[in-house]
Amino acid sequence: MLDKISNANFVPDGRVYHVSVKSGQVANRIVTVGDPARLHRFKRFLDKEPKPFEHASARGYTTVTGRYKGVPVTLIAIGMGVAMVDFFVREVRAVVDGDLAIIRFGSCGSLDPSLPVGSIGIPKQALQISTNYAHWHGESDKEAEPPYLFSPPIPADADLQAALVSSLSGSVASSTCKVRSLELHASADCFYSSQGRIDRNFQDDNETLIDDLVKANPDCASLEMESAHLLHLSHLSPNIRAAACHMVFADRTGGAFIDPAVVEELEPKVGRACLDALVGWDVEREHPERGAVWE
Ligand code: DUR
Repeated sequence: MLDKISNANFVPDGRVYHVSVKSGQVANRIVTVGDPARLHRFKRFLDKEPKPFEHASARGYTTVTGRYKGVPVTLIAIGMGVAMVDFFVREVRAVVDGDLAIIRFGSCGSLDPSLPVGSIGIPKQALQISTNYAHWHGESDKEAEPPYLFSPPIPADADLQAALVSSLSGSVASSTCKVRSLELHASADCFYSSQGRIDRNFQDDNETLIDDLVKANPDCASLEMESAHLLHLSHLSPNIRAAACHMVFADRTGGAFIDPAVVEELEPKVGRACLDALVGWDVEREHPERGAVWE
């Protein structure tokens, strides 16, 4: 019975159902982003030889596997949200042997005026903000159930987080771009309601969400949608190490939004810094012979 359930992840030629890759097409070291356009801008950092493997799945995942400074790495664009992170981590885990080291590079909103638009936060921990459906749909009095639930903080891998802080501080930090190690970040299950964006067309009951979040978690400096679930999954399975960094796109306290020219300038530097942190990383149980499949 169990075997049948786990095999449901696979299609007959050995590819996992949604990410659509098979054994040998994903390296032990992974940089994941949301936006496929960002992935296509990063793939030029990979060694020209051997020619990288590239595949776009029908369900919105783009995977590029090659070598960076001679070390096998995978870049994968996953789109947005918890469900996309979940398919990615579980399906990649199913087709890669040995240790996985995963770095996410995403964008975020800032809750901390000292983390302005264009800066980069590297959280030590992330909590998950979940919509509590019982608030709207339960039998009980609406007031008895809070509309949003805040999980306890979920730690990133301490060594990988420190490697990212060092790599980004060394090559991205400047007078206009702050790079900061953060105590706490939050990931929400939605962009609008559970990130405290008011939408008059919907009764989201989120007017006090940001205040409630910061009151309960004074260290919480930034907000996006994927990293807490990535860290969560890394704790549920042995041999997965994960950390994340986020570029501030939106200032949620002052209202500023990032200038696309700033993204254009910083993004490649951040991409290289993520790859440098990853290849400097000692993956204990790597299976380089798997690389032969795509090479
Ligand atoms: N993101 C947020 N909130 C922000 C800024 C960026 O969720 O304020 C991230 C997460 C998601 C995408 O992938 O960017 C949504 O635009």
